Amino acid sequence: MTEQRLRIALQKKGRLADDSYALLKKCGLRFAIRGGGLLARVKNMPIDLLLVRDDDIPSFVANDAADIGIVGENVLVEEQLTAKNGLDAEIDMRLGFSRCRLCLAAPDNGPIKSASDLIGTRIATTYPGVLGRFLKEQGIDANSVEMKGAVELAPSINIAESICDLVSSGATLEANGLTAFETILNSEAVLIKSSRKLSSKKQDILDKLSSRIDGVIKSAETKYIMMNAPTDKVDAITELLPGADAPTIMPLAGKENLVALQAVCTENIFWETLEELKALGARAILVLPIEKMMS
Ligand code: PRT
Ligand code: ZN
Repeated sequence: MTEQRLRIALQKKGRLADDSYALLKKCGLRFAIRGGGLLARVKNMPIDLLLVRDDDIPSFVANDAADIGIVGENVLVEEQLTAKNGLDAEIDMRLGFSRCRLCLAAPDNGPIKSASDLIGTRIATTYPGVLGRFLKEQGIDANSVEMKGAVELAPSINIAESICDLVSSGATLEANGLTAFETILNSEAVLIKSSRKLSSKKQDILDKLSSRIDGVIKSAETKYIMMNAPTDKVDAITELLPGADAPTIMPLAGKENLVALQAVCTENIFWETLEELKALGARAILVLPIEKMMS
């Protein structure tokens, strides 16, 4: 019997690719991406990577060319809304990278300032499915003009009065004299799978991978904090620690009024929190990253 290997569809090259590879490497998968190959074999686990364009990932997962995939939620939702015979692919896990927003935007000095101003106008987009759903929900009668790229140029060449496009930093809109006035979808990279039942061997590999991905995501936000704290301020300090369980308190040799306090914080610790801790009398504050976690 041939060995059963879990097949993961990933974007080969582009905005999602590097972070997808990095996530799998942090999960302990060893592989090398070379040249034009469509398949990369993971050396130390029964997993193959199918390297394709992001737009193909939802249908490859739905049609059994891959068992799971990593894709932008924007692409998944668009495919779900436009696939002719429906799409058997759903979000299994949110991955927290490649965050962006699908926005409506119009020329800074033009008449369109809100969604209700869109009635009777043309909107250029590469996301006719998501845009169509929004217009229908809002009861707005407008025309969507489908483009394959360079959507931000549509108003200046009079193809449309506004656009519906992805925004992350906002620099592209600004450079083209456009202002976003409505977000119609928030997106991040997601792990997707179909409703097909996997063989028990493949399900075992997926369970192991999912638990490692979960650990990687949690440990990225989790920090270990250590400090010396005035004994009478321990309660106030504990209150300030984001997402911390009961901290460990240890006596400090020769210091009656001070203790060593250590805790795992499951949320990010910002500079403002450190400043507040210092104001309460905490000293020698250290924040350390956590490399791996399993709970
Ligand atoms: O070749 P392939 O088809 O695989 O890739 P692609 O060219 O279709 O997609 P790619 O690599 O550009 O993007 C892949 C995914 O990254 C998208 O589907 C989103 O889920 C996510 N992502 C995150 C983004 C952005 N941020 C983003 N800013 N995708 C596109 N953009 C574009 C946007 O369309 C606009 O042109 O960047 C511009 C805006 O960026 P800012 O920073 O100027 O606002
Ligand atoms: Zn694409």
